[in-house]
Amino acid sequence: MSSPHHRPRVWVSRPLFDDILDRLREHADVDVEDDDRDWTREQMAQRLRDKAGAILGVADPVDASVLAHAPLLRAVANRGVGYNNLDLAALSAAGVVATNTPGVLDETTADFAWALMLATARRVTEAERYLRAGQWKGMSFHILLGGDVHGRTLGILGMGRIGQAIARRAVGFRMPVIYHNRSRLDDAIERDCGARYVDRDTLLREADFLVLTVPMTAQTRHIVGTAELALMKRDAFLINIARGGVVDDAALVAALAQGRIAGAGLDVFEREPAVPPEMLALDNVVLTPHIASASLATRRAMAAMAVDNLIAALGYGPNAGHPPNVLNADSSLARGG
Ligand code: 8YV
Repeated sequence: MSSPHHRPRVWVSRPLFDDILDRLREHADVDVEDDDRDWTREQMAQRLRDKAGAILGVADPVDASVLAHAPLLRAVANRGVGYNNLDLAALSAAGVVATNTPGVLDETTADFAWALMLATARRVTEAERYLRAGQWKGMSFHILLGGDVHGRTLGILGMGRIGQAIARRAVGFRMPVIYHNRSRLDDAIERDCGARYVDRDTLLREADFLVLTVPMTAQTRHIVGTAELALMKRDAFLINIARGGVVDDAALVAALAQGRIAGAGLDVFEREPAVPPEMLALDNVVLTPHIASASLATRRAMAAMAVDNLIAALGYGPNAGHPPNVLNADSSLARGG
């Protein structure tokens, strides 16, 4: 056992399940923020200047400018699968290990994609607003007529684990599934998902539901903008559970307002937590606050995975020195060692 003076200091940038953090407290002195807030690079640098490790949210930025002020930092553990907040090249150059939480949130996130598809096509949130506003005066044959979900074509852009989990759910709805991805999947996976590979324009033209599950990278920024929305069917729905930046929000607002597509279900936005006021004014959108992975069980599994990654990266526990979910294998495990 090392003396308390040698215990590493760790920063947890946002509140996290306290019983799960207790595992981290066995090895480290843990500073936990008790409020959810968005951190600037300057604030990150300030918080990390005396820390060996950190558990971060997927919007907390780490780049060379932050790392320059964090000489003791050895590991950062995202509690999420996306990692566009992390500059991996800068982390590797600084010898800082980065980890994420792949796999544990796939099914929960896929469930939510379907929740948005169903809610958007069948106008669930709009209907509830109508009822709560006291507008329901009696049975009407013609109110809130929506689009069908069953039997229509499901199109998935980005066919990783989450895209595949969404596709597998289409069987019961008797929906043909088409997808586009950087690379085509193996035959066996295509068969398992019941999905057919198409080029990107065909996907945009043929999908009745276009679901985005691509990671946010320089290549996927605004992958759906004015030109892409123009290719979509007028009665199609766009569902985004990926990252705000993959859709050009201004172009989407225009397309929705002009009825160029039927509606959208959006869990992510370009400038979270800000949502464009024009979007809030539209009835044909279902808007949720980045909760696709938010089941209690899955959020706990994500927290546990991040904690286990950090404990291992700092050299403790059963995987000491070998965190299970390393993003930058080219980083050395300890600065100067
Ligand atoms: C967030 C996500 O981690 O995993 C991701 O990439 O975007 C989400 O699961 C979650 O919203 C907690 O911030």
